[in-house]
Amino acid sequence: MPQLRLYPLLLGALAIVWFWLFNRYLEEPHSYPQDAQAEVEQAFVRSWEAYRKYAYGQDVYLAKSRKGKNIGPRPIGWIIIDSLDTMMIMGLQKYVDEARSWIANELDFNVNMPVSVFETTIRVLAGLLSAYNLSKDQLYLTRAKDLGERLFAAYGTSSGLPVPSVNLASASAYGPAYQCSTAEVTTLQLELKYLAVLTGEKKYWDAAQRIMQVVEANHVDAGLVPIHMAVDSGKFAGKEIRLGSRGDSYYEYLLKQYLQTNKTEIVYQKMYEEAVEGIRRHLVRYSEPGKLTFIGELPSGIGTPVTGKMDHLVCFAGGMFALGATDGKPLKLQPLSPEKQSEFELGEQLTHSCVELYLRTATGLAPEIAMFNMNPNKPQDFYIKPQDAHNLQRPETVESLFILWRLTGDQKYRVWGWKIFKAFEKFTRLPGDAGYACISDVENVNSPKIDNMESFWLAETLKYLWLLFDDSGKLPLDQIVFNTEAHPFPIISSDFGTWDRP
Ligand code: DMJ
Repeated sequence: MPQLRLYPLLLGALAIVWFWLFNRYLEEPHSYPQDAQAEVEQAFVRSWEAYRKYAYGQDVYLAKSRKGKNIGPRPIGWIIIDSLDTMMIMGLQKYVDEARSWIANELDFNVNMPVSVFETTIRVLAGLLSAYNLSKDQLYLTRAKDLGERLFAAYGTSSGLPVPSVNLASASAYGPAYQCSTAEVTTLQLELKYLAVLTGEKKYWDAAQRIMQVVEANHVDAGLVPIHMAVDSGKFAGKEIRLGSRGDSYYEYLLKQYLQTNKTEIVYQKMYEEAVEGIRRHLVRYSEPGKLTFIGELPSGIGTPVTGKMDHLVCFAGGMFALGATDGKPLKLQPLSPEKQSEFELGEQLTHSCVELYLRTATGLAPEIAMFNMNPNKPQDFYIKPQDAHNLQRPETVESLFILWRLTGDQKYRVWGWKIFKAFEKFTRLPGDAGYACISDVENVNSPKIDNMESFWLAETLKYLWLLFDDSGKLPLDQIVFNTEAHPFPIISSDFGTWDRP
């Protein structure tokens, strides 16, 4: 009987398929618990209780030493304000009330010290604006107006590009301003524009827009901008291009400015689409041997070799591409054009590579910088230089996971997010009640801790993880826009006008 002779072959084939599937099942993380969101919330509560006990009110929490310190002679609410909307979103009312009373009674921006215009805008000004957005409590708006006015001293330069630092007490520019980082001067716009709408003060809108016009007047090649600019002339300085530090949120805010004003400012859509095209052509590459998609760097500009260096910061771009392809509407509600589909897939692929940066290390945590390999004769997709092996509790990968989860409903994004969260729990949690800290070596399961718990751990990383496991659909991506520090702003309309390229 010829059929009978086929049975062993068939059984053999079935066994191979079963074995292969079982192995894949073992290799792949395959689930997350029902109470994942509650576990993330507990991590936030543990972090907050630690800060509350050992450093409440201070700007920096030195988690290992269990003490706080301020940036200047008095605190400016760096941690409290950056974390406030996370507590509102999680419904941690006791902490919100306590923070409100600190802001009402202790906070005073009349401090004689220089602060970074960029960092203070995205964390403190934006934290107040978003707290106002979520609660409509006038206190937060009053404080935001006060801070916005003080920071505005930065914009009185000949070019319109803000200086990097201002003194808050004298509301004056601080120090010589030869160079600034492109991302810093182009990542103030959502905040200035929302402040303009809330206060009716056009000067904030104009300042935000002027910067974008100054950038554009440089005749941006392929939508890609060098990472430095000269403050006085408004010209690009040098040719170095990257989506990591000093470049990243320029691209993010092109898209988000377009979304913030309800897709009415077409100029930013054009600039964004050109940038995506430029990124694809000049920066997107694939590793060997695993063909992981990554975004490399151009240290000497367009037309010169791309390097395999990629900052963890670049991992925001996976979510950005997905958001840009869908305008924040879930995939099932809209068919995508072939171009948008491929933009979306680029976002998915990059996010997968970022997840691999976590899964392939000894701790399951990603390094600050990875070097992707493009040489087919070498065995590994990326390696980590010892000086880049630290993990600073950064949010970019989980931010992209949250966005992709919202847009696709694909469980794998939650599964990956859960793996990452567990690695943070295992390797960044301090003994006792001290909270969590950065670590110095992701390849060492006994890595020393760095003496700091970042404010974006509370403002971004835990917020995005919590939202990743949220089933209520809170903060729909087509109705709000997150600033670069995860503070949700509403979509606005204004009479302040827009512009177009000549
Ligand atoms: C945050 O302050 C912001 O997300 C910023 O845009 C980039 N770096 C950190 C988080 O990594």
